[in-house]
Amino acid sequence: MKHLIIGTAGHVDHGKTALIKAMTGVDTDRLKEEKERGISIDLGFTSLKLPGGRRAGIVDVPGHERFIKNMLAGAGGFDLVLLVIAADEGVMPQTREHLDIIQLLQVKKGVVVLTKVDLVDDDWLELVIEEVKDFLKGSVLENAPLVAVSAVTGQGIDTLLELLAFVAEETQAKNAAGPPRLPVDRVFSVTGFGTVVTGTLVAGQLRVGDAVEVQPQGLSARVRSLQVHGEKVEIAGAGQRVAANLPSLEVDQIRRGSVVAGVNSIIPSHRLDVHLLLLKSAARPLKNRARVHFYLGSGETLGRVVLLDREELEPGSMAYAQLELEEMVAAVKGDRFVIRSYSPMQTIGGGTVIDPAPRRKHKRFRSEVLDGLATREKGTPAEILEHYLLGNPSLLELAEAAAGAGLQVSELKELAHKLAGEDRIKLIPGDDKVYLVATEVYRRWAGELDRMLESYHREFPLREGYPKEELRSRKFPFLSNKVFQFFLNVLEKDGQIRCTAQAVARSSFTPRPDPEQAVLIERIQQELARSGFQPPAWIELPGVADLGEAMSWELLQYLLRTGELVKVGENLYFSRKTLELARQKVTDYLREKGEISVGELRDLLQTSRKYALPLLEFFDKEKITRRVGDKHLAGKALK
Ligand SMILES: Nc1nc2c(ncn2[C@@H]2O[C@H](COP(=O)(O)OP(=O)(O)O)[C@@H](O)[C@H]2O)c(=O)[nH]1
Ligand SMILES: [Mg+2]
Repeated sequence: MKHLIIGTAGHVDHGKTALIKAMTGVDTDRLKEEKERGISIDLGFTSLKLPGGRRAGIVDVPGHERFIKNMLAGAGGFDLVLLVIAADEGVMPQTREHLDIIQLLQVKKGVVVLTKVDLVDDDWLELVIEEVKDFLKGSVLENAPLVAVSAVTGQGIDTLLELLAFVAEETQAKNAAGPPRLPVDRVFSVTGFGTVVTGTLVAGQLRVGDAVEVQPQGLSARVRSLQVHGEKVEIAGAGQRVAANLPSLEVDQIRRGSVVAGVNSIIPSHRLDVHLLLLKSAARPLKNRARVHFYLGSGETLGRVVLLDREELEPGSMAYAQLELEEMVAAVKGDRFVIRSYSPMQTIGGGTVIDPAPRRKHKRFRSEVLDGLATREKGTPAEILEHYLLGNPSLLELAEAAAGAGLQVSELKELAHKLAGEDRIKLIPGDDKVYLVATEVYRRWAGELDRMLESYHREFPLREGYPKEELRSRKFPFLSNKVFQFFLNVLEKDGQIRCTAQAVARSSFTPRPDPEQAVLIERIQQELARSGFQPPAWIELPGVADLGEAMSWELLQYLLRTGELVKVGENLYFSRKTLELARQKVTDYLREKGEISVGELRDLLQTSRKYALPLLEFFDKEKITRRVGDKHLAGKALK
């Protein structure tokens, strides 16, 4: 069943709240100050059973120009609007401003209600109706039905209800598929439950137990319980007014304008790419970088409008723009927003979000930027995805790519496989997920990586390869260790590289000493063979001192890595062969005697204590021997 939010709009004192009361019996002015002053300040909420049995959520907004921001916080969720105009006063300033907002938010369904008919005679009513029809020409409500009512006498209220039920049938339901999105309009704490948020669920479903995120703050939470129209429910659907209990969060972590959303479904940003309309009624052209008030969902912030193809936007015109906002916002592609001039505060325009989280500041007057935005706005899903991946060179998980490109995860899955088949994107498998990257980006990275490895191998021909972590942080800092490894896995499978635990090398590369080094290594080996169980320190080996520290270190590491040398103790290196011989002698000795001491090993190898002690400790570590008091018995590795 489709759910529906009916909202009010209209000038202050024109009878919106009285009308809702006449229809529902509920007074939505709930604040003390509202009662005292007799005007609505904040949003009021109730619900209404329409003829035919359908229940709609009602959002009553304040009409006073000082509280337009509260009106805007509610209007984002409207499916159907009651434009309220008092018959005795006719069209007034906030009637116009509210209609502009309805227009900018593209609330396409509505009923125009002339209230207070009890105060006017028929001739006057005729005149007002003419004026209102004129006023609505060219707007979304041009063809909306019009009804005259009185909240005092009850005249026309039944007709209005019938009309609402009729228009409601034709109203398009909100998108029930896809991730949930609940722009928060109230946050409070309930004793025994903790934090509760309310809002209009503008998309998807929320279930008790669901993991959610609160954006743009990036908080994780779980829905403990849900209410719709004051009753406990297990599931809330798109188009319902919802109260959600999020006990793990504090009230002051969330505010009006926050969005409760599906995990990974929204990328918060302080920059938005948009298609912007300046209203015909705007007092003056909008200059590049003008500072404006920005309203999206239930939130508001300040920001600047960067016009991408002109210096000024004339009233009545549209243009692509990048908004630089002073706070992060949680937007989704296709979201509608409103802007008001900084001072005086007047609604001057609005538009549609094309890219909810552009990676970079756009250069102005660039055809590739403008073409890109046109693709993102009007292209096919394939074009949109490819463009998005090219503009966001990273490995993106399906949900991330969907959120960024403004596509549904389900549609993206199919699309990704199709584009991978055409070699336009690469699918990088990892754990239980798949990551997307444009083929062009993948090739570029592979090429750059290859050049980096080539020059690394040239500089350090004795090393096994580029240290993985250094490579990642230098060239791919935007990838996590895990995801970087997934990328390497694919390159390795394609035969371009070879990975060890710590390093990456070109697949054709093997560390190899140059001829001079080879001669040196030969001399070192001879010296080690000659000195037997009393090997000289590394630095005293022939030729080593002349190498200089860096090269000496490289060579030592190389010999250790190849296993030609083994580190037995601090500053004590044995050639593999000599060490093997020592091991053999110790093993034989233990077979015969059952135990060995440092002194016995010294005698056995005809060496000194200086070598025998670290050797025996080394064998202990290797589990060839096992120390018991002063003696060493056969270790596990020998049994
Ligand atoms: N005579 C008459 N007065 C009305 C009617 N509807 C509202 N009012 C009065 O108009 C004033 C403003 O009404 P209210 O509902 O608060 O207006 P809102 O600011 O649009 O919400 C109140 O004093 C109401 O009693 C009506 O149909 N007839
Ligand atoms: Mg009111």
